[in-house]
Amino acid sequence: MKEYEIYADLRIPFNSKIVLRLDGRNFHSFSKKMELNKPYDDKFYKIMVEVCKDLFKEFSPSFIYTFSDEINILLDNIPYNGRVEKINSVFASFTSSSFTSNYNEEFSKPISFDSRIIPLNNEDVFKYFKWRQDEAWRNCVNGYGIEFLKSKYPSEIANEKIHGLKSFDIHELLFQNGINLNDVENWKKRGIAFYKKNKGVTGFNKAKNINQTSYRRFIYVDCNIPIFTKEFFINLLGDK
Ligand SMILES: Nc1nc2c(ncn2[C@@H]2O[C@H](COP(=O)(O)OP(=O)(O)OP(=O)(O)O)[C@@H](O)[C@H]2O)c(=O)[nH]1
Ligand SMILES: [Mg+2]
Repeated sequence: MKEYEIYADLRIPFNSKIVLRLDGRNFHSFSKKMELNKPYDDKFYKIMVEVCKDLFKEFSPSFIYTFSDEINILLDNIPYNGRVEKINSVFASFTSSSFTSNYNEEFSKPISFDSRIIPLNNEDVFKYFKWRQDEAWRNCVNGYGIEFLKSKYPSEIANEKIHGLKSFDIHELLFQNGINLNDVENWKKRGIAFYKKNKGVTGFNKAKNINQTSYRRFIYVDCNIPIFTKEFFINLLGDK
């Protein structure tokens, strides 16, 4: 019966990097049901940060980027011989389990994430993450915009109005009404990144009778990322 497993041999192109994008399934209704704060819920984001840390520890990617209910994982070393079914299913289930165990609150249904694989060449890494970061910004503008409009109009009308507005117009509308998106926390506008950094640890070396600094790598949670540029990724990943 082995020959019936017709997708089992589907593999990632040889020599490619990949991004895995995980996205919470039906998180719109989850957020309603759990009465998450709008447009941003600090507790929800704390959980997403824990999930990303779990993913980092388990799979050693070179970079993770998250906003809203999505997580983007950049992998240089492709696991499971590049087997598409295995990678998608393991990452989706690991993420869902991590979310559930970090969430610690009763929810009426099991949580799930979907997973997709995006093969990238080196030049596309920056383009990909910039695309996602632009989406995070759009999400931020729309999120604050719809909350403001709902405070003035019934839901249906607010939804209609927001669809007719461009990002720039929403920004202006909010500004005219005393909400300056420039003052919103950086992570809400630009997302949160995870990568390895060196930490210097200074100790006394008795044998040499001197203070010595050694460096350890640790997972850095960056809530203050810049707008992504090519240089950001060259500095982070090297020019490889
Ligand atoms: N209230 C609140 N909701 C959030 C927050 N972060 C994410 N969400 C919700 O998560 C949803 C994510 O969007 P989508 O992934 O497009 O919607 P989805 O319902 O998960 O649909 P699928 O991914 O297609 O299953 C948003 O629409 C929000 O409702 C938050 O901080 N607060
Ligand atoms: Mg979703």
